[in-house]
Amino acid sequence: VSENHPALWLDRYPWPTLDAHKYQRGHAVVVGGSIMAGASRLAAMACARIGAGLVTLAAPQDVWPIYAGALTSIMVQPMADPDGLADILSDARKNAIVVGPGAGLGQTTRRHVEQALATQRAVVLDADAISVFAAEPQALFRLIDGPCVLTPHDGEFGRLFSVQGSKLQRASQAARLSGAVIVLKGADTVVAAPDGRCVINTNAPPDLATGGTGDVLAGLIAGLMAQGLSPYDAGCTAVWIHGEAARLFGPGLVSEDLPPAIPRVLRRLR
Ligand code: NPW
Ligand code: AMP
Ligand code: MG
Repeated sequence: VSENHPALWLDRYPWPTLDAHKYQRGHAVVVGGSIMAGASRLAAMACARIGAGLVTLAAPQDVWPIYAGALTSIMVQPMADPDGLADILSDARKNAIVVGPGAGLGQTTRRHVEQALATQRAVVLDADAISVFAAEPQALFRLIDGPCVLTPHDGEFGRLFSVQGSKLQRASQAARLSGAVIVLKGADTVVAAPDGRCVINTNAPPDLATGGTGDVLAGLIAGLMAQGLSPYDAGCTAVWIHGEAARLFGPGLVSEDLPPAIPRVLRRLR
């Protein structure tokens, strides 16, 4: 098992080419919730900072003005009803989707997970998109058929998986069972792929133990997949950059400091 390090993925980092235009850098969609609007905004800003060419926040109709008033670089599109996400996703150039941050535990979140996975595009399922399947994890695993990353913290992981062993063994078993790349978060985040590859990440400082940092990570992974990285590379790359941004920022970090701290990490990497 290796320790996560840029040497593992830097040669595949999707730096923009000289002649790039925004549609070539991917279009990420972040599904917004109705109550906790901060979480999906953090994810959307992370998508944009990591280089996705376009980011759309799909907002429930009733809270659309709140999202639109708070975001500038991000496009905000209203969803008339739970099936409104399918309309937004009808543009096939929208190639990566985040569901879960601030989404709530209702049927709407479940519908959004189904619609996102049905596209077979790159999907990140975080937070409530994981927890909403607690009663029936197999129903989620049956839906996963394309490129997918699950980003549980320990609590969320335990709601889907009843596997035993070390953190590495549990993440690897979960990846096999679900068919998704598993990013099992914490001080020693493990990234595990269904084919058995796995790494442990060691650069993350405990300052990350604050609300919303996981939502940022989900956005970073989706932003990298929008730019063409595989789910496993996107997971490893995002977790390292997330940790490094927090390390460079230092004490006093709150989650909204992370997206603006990404450029400093990228400048050192390029
Ligand atoms: P205990 O206390 O150990 O028995 P939830 P969540 C357990 C949104 N957010 N880390 C622990 O149980 C998210 O996106 C919005 C954490 C704990 O009581 C979600 O939509 C923000 N918990 C929603 O809030 C910023 C661990 O799990 C329970 C754990 C809920 O997400 C904040 C919490 O689980 C937040 O991101 C661990 N390592 N291990 C915003 N700015 O809008 C065990 N637990 O209810 O899924 O809570 O992570 O807060
Ligand atoms: P979430 O609980 O979903 O908000 O995710 C929290 C984020 O902060 C994840 O990326 C965790 O890996 C990271 N994190 C939480 N606690 C620590 C810690 N003690 N040391 C390093 N990273 C942490
Ligand atoms: Mg979280």
